[in-house]
Amino acid sequence: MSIRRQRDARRRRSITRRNDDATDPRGRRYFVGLATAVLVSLRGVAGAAEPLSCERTIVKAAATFAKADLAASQRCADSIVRGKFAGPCPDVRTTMKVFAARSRLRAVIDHACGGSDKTCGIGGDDVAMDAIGWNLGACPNLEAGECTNALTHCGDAAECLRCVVEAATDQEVTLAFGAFDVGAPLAVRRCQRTLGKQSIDFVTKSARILSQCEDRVLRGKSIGPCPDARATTVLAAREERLVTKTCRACGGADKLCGDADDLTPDAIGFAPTCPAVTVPGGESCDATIATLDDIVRCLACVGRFKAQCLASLAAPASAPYPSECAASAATSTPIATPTVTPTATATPTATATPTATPSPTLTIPLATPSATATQSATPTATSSATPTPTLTIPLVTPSATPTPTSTSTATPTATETPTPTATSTPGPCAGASVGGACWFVRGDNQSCATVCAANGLAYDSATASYAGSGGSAANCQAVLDALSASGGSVLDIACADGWGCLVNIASRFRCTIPATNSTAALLNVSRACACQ
Ligand SMILES: [Ca+2]
Ligand SMILES: [Ca+2]
Repeated sequence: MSIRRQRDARRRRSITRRNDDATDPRGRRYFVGLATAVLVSLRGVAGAAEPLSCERTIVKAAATFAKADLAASQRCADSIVRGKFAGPCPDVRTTMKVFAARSRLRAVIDHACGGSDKTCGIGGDDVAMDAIGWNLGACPNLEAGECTNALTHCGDAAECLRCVVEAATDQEVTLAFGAFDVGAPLAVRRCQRTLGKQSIDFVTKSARILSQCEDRVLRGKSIGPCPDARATTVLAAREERLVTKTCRACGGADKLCGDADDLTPDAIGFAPTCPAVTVPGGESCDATIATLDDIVRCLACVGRFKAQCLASLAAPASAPYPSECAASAATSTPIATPTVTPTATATPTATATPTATPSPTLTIPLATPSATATQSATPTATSSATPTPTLTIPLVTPSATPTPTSTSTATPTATETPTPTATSTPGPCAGASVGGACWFVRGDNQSCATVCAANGLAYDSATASYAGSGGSAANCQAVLDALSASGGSVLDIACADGWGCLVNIASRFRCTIPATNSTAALLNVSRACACQ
């Protein structure tokens, strides 16, 4: 009985919200008194997707995705600091966690905003973008980055959130871990790990606190803007926790920051300057980093910036996306990657604009002392001055969607079809016939060689040329549809191996790189295989 009453109350609120969409979002709370009358009059359209539930889902899903993405990246970077993993990040485990988180983000938004077919972009039944404040034309971006996809339906909003969250994560991990000296003494390593963990924890928790604030505004429980008074109090407590924990681990014997026994930024290996981002409506983080206090201030400032931008992006109906979030973080001095990376030598101009590099890297000096330097009979004075060799870790899986593979879709199938006359071959396809090939999908962790052999057939290169790295997402989608595989729209991604067209935990992907092959297999990856 009480559950039913709660559900009715929720529905009343949703319908009130829907009726109120064209008005000032903050005015919606005044309509609660009309709920019962509205419920009766709108009961006939209860099947349509509800803007309020869609908006609330987007806000929550964004914070959940940010948490998963940050946690996976933090874990990988931490394992390098601990000396348990040589890199590079992301490793396969991290990549798969991020895949799963991406697909959850898309799935919950599809479910809440995609109408009765629970899919954004088809059916003409999605929540209208202007009903949820997402009629922005294009994704509003983070720090003049690459998140500018067109926003035509709710799936585009999911993609925009994915892009901005992943960009924010990469920058955060680069700042928190990027310049650490690997193989440092135990006390320094403990400090490094705490800095990394606490700063990422701070962003995660702050984003959650702000998303809860946005949710209160959406429900008419708070006037906003966020952070409201309640969120401000909780955020301050989180920031104090960041300071306390960091100073305890890095502040020397007295476990406090601000005196002579603190570990120095030099000893820890931290960027010389804080990124020149500006907290929406607040201060700039741009500052030289000379002391432990400076590090803590920088992490708190950048953490506030990221959390506020993420929360604002997810709730465009509450307030316009702050201009500070989209602005380029121009800094007077280079950040994060002071060491020369192998790729940088080929294009020396890259050093001029270090913040603008499209693929941020985690540059971690390797622990191994450079033996070659000392053997070359040079005095020891010079060897101490030479920089230790560095390990450059690409932090972003090259971001998926804008791969230019569409050109190949024009001519993929032509060569496959002309073999119907072979009457002696195994008869009709026991799998699914798509694009002139016969397709199968089986459980996870099986190569296509294995899948085809299990069906008494041999590997067909259409696996790669039609639905894999040489094909298109549309072809992969057609194959998976024909095989009744789980998952929604195929997302193009970069992978650790040549799995091609695949299903990973109820999500569909196509690995554009590396080239699809017959032998790749992985836990939780079910490949679409063409066999002949
Ligand atoms: Ca739909
Ligand atoms: Ca101290």
